[in-house]
Amino acid sequence: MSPVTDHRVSRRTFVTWSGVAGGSAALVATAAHLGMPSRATASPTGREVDKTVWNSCLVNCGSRCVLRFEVKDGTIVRELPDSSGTNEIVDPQLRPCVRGRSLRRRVYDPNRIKKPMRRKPGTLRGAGEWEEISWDEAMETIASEYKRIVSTYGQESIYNQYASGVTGGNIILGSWSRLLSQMGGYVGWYGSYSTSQITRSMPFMYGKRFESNSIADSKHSKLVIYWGNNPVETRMSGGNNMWSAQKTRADHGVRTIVIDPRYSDTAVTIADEWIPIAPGTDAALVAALAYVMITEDLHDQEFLDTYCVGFDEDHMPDGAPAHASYRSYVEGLGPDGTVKTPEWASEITGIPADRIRSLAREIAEAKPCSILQGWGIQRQANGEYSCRAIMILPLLTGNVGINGGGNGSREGTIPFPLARFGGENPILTKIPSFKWSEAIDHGTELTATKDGIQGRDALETNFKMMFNIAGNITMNQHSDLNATREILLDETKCELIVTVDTHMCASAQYSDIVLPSTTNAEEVDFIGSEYAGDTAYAIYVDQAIAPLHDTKSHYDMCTLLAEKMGMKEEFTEGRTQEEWRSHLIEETRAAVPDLWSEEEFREKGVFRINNPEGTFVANRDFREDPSANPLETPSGLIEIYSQQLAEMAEEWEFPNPLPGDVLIPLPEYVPTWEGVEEARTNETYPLQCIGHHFKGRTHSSYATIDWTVEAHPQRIWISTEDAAARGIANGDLIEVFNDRGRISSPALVTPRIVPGVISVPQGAWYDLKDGIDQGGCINTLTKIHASPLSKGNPQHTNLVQVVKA
Ligand SMILES: Nc1nc2c(c(=O)[nH]1)N[C@H]1C(S)=C(S)[C@@H](COP(=O)(O)OP(=O)(O)OC[C@H]3O[C@@H](n4cnc5c(=O)[nH]c(N)nc54)[C@H](O)[C@@H]3O)O[C@H]1N2
Ligand SMILES: Nc1nc2c(c(=O)[nH]1)N[C@H]1C(S)=C(S)[C@@H](COP(=O)(O)OP(=O)(O)OC[C@H]3O[C@@H](n4cnc5c(=O)[nH]c(N)nc54)[C@H](O)[C@@H]3O)O[C@H]1N2
Ligand code: SF4
Ligand SMILES: [Mo]
Repeated sequence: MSPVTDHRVSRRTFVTWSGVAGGSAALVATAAHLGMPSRATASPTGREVDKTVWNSCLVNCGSRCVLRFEVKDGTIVRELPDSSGTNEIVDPQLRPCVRGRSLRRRVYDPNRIKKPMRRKPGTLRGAGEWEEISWDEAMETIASEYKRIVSTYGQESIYNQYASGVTGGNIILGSWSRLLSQMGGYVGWYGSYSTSQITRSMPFMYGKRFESNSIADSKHSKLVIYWGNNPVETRMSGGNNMWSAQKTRADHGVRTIVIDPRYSDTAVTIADEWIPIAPGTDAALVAALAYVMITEDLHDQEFLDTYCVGFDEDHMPDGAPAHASYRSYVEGLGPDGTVKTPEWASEITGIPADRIRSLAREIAEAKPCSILQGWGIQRQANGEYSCRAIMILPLLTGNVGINGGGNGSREGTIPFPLARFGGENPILTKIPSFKWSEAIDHGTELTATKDGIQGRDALETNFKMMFNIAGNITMNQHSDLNATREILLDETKCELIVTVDTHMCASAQYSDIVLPSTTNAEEVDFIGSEYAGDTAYAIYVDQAIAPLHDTKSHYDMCTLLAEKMGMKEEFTEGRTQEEWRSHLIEETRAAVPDLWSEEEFREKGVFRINNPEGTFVANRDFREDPSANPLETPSGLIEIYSQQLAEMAEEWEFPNPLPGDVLIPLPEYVPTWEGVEEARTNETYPLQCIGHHFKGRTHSSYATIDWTVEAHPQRIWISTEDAAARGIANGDLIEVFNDRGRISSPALVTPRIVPGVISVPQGAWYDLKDGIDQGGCINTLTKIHASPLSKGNPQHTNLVQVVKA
């Protein structure tokens, strides 16, 4: 029997059981709680301050909230939220979450990095032995080492690490990449730790990666499914997706289902039903839903015939073998000979077969139906197949390109046409973002067909110098940290690691030179929205206080380094950071003629463009006229079966393959290494371990800030059943381990996670003591084994055991 059978809990049942106010009352309470007075202009504090400036939270949560700082005597005395916008779904107030509201604590945190530092000669990386150096000495060392390394190993020994700590910045984000490009360039990365798998695999279906309709558009839906999608925790306000999800639900009452191994906050606050599922099994659920729709003739054959190839044997691309269509796969006529019945899928997913049957009917009959998928699904060993499989449901039901429907990808947004600060990297060689530690260790063995190297058949040299600018991938957010640590401890491999940060994160601790950065409160910028639904906006980021301690802005430190490299004029073009801000506003005006003057911006802060069409509908042109607006696929249609993938599979190499290392043309259910099947037979490591993005942090940012730690302490989610079987009570210190490492943290014993699965909120700080990561960082447990197509990070695919500490 599957360990997750029949743990479907209806929202009402759970809510009653847990004593939380249920039904729409909870929803209304949430909306009212969020609903602050709109269009407030005067400071609500009534305090006497010297100035109030506009600013923004820049960390990588995908939202982009407005912050205002009240400043008195050169000190930020209070943070205020947005005061523009309304309480409508479109044109909302861009209110910060608990993290953004704690930014002042991060600015004045006594643990800020205060001076440039060099690792003491003769000590190991990570030993914590530092000496303070001057900015001049720091830049002199970086410049001379850079020249030595480039002349010894070549330009492609330089790597600019994936880093998202100031992802919302513009000048703040682009300064280092601009300078490093001008200095001769670096090997870049493609794919990202966020979306490698869906970004690489969706184009085989749609020609490129599209997002789906906006959340607000689901007001037109009869049913919304948040499929492994948790906007209430991962889009916490500003970018307005949490707001639009809650407000749309409250105003329009659209029936809402969440499919997730966890009873997420999205399930708690807006769902009518939670359907728990074993991680990594979504493609099996989809195949069974398709089976029910096909056998009960609920599918939209006309849509499939008009807009798709690969659904049935009559609509296959040239070169495809017989019985290779998705319908054949579902009906058991393909090579595996398995009929994808609800009973078959129930064994794999843990969802009762009856509920799979009724869910298929519900999805098919709800016209229109919106399926919005999150990215946790694809951050897995079979993620490339799961994410494409989910996108088959809108095809079977003809929901693409219409109001209230969508393509089954993540919720979409309208963009703000912001002028960008940066440079063009002259080096075209790229690695998948997840492959950098291998490129340090044995880069010259990495090839195009085995490791996804782009721009060359193989890397020319191992990485010898790494810039780590506002990121904590190196020793926290990458996988298998104990193995990664071994690579970094050998300083003959990567000879120089330069980190720029505000805090002494694990990656800084394993660096050679650390440069202290200002926070956004201490500098200026001009930035734009990211995942903002139907309101795109630009924010005037203004300096609240002068740089604290001996910190510098990215722009100013790059100017210093440019001077050492003899290229100051090229880097600055004679402008200060303030002058660049004015310049970027002027450049943006070309695309947005009615953009405010800088004076007006300084006063009003946020310039908004509300979607003139109301709500965003993805692929509308294609739906209306597929021959006039073909997709960029070989057929111009949506390719359920991809002949391109079938051909790539001939060239792609998998030396020492593990289960799941396959390239196949259909989005089938692919069992993998450390997947649910293995969990059920592995007595040593019987639990699947995922790691959700967590309210207390943005990844590892804010991990040590007192307010956020107090509001959201690190706790490992474990089901009541699994905890009881191990004698673990709520709050007990537990240890989670596998062959790669061991972490400890307190347990959150809860029925909010499906039995057989634990979730470690990702982003806690790695802190190795006596062989145990006391910080509880999930990446002590994750594996460096890239997913088959994108060579991305399968960080939610892990098997572990749990014991009471
Ligand atoms: N196991 C597991 N691992 C994951 C994930 C997962 O789901 N599970 N998610 C992955 C994803 S989606 C991502 S995007 C990555 C994110 O990984 P990273 O991009 O490394 O993000 P952070 O951990 O937030 O690190 C950002 C760093 O920037 C610093 N910083 C913040 N503000 C400033 C500033 O103003 N100036 C400067 N100079 N520095 C600043 C912070 O102190 C922090 O050290 O993690 C990935 N890793
Ligand atoms: N508060 C907060 N918000 C954030 C971030 C953060 O660190 N903190 N990080 C930001 C960044 S950079 C990114 S990329 C996004 C990430 O956004 P996502 O990748 O969507 O976030 P996750 O929490 O990894 O996954 C979302 C949900 O998927 C569920 N899930 C995991 N595996 C499976 C599966 O196999 N099947 C199904 N059906 N569900 C599954 C998880 O339980 C979780 O509730 O979030 C952004 N927002
Ligand atoms: S962390 Fe994200 S949701 Fe929170 S304030 Fe910053 S941008 Fe907004
Ligand atoms: Mo991400």
